[in-house]
Amino acid sequence: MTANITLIPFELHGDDRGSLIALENQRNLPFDIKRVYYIYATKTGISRGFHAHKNLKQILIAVKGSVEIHCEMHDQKTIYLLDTPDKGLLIEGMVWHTMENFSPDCVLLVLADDYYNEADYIRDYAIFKQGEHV
Ligand code: T46
Repeated sequence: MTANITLIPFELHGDDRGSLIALENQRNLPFDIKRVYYIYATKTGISRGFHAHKNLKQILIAVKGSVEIHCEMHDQKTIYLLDTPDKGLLIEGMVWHTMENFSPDCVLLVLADDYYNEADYIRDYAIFKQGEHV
């Protein structure tokens, strides 16, 4: 099964009015977006995620505030800090991930290459670890 993580910098179109970022299918995004969702008003001390996906590709962007994305694949654990809207974290497939230390104002935007499908989730860590070695 595929597992990959890439931090993608986005081109900033800034001028004296402020900033603008454009995201386009198959141009600066590596897939066609089928679904967009966002996570916000996360309560203090709450962590989310605790799953991997079998096939889904997603890009996580902190469009406001900050959040840590804790990722694990192939026994390697990495923490990515998303704290500006000019970068996105591409998570492909079998990456166990949690979102932690949300700032109170955080709006985490997620672009996904497929529709919501609970069957694509692995929510049991032991099953994730087994699946990594198949
Ligand atoms: C992920 C991380 C980054 C839907 O009905 N449709 C959707 O598109 C999504 C994403 C969720 N839901 C429902 C399923 C649950 O009843 O919303 C509820 C909360 O979902 P969940 O507990 O999976 O949320 P998180 O924050 O733990 O994980 C989410 C995504 O589900 C997941 O794919 O990678 O954000």
